Amino acid sequence: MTRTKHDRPKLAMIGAGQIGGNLAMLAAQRQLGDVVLFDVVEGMPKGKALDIEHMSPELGFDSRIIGTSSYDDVAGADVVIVTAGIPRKPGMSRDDLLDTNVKIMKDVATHLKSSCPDAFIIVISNPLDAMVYTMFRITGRPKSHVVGMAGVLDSSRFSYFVAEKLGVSVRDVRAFVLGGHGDDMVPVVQYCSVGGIPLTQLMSQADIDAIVARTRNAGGEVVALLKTGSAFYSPASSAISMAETYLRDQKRVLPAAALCEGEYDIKGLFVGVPVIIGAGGVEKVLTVELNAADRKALHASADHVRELVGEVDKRL
Ligand code: TXD
Repeated sequence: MTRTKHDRPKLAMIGAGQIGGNLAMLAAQRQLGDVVLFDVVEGMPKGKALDIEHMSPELGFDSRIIGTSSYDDVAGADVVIVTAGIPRKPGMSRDDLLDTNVKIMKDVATHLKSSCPDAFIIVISNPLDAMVYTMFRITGRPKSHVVGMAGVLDSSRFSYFVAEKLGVSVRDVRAFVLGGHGDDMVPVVQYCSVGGIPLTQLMSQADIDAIVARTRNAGGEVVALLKTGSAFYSPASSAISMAETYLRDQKRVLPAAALCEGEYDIKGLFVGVPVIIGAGGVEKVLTVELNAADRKALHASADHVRELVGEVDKRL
């Protein structure tokens, strides 16, 4: 049988900057499908696509990578991952990006609405929870098919710091972070475990508090060191895990910014909560019991997201 390019899923990366380039490379390496790398900057996505294709003989992947500045090439994508926008500079908060990035997100979402009517859309751009809301409002895609990536990364950072402190394999640490993707995110210590053992049995409260604080500031720590942008390797790998569980129907349980409609007493907002992602997209928001402190922190974080969404609404 002749193989056509339609045999493979199509992933479109909107924004071919630091994260976008790494998304394309990881998607190809993991053979998730063919990749379209889109950016408004002409030439650059083509250059990156070619560079990644030149890796294929060495790494042995068959994915095709196309660089483009035309939405015609993006049309019909199965998965779209959006990083379009500007990143933080030292001293900036994620919220400082809202004004610029909401305009960019409106532009991207308007194009995706007509060109990718069936896509599973993963938003990465900051301020994350407000940007995924913008995407949802403009595309009108069902809530199962618009999701924001932040929790996987924040949880990954939390897990890494725990593993590093205890001197154990990262593979045995389970941790998750809920709430908005801001400094008020909620690392849930209660459910963090190492090889099935609750973290609280392995580490002092002072060490746990230090890790929680470092997790909240981990993005800022990287920004301060890079000076010219924000983290990109780990955000890319986190979003690729989300794309993979969708395309391969893995039904992984991951924290992600999903539309809450009463879960955790949060209504009408995209906030980081544990979800199941499979072939149906965000198939379920899991509601878990939280202790009083985490519940309060989650609501404080959601209040912050609500304020940002108010700012978005004024601009839509
Ligand atoms: O956990 C998370 N969600 C995040 C989010 C972790 C780290 C960084 N996060 C945010 O991702 C960051 O604050 C930014 O808002 C985005 C993208 O970060 P990246 O580091 O990839 O930024 P770059 O390198 O500046 O790339 C952005 C690209 C750049 O090439 C622009 O030309 C392009 O976006 N851009 C556009 N593409 C398509 N369409 C439009 N309109 C457009 N405007 C700019």
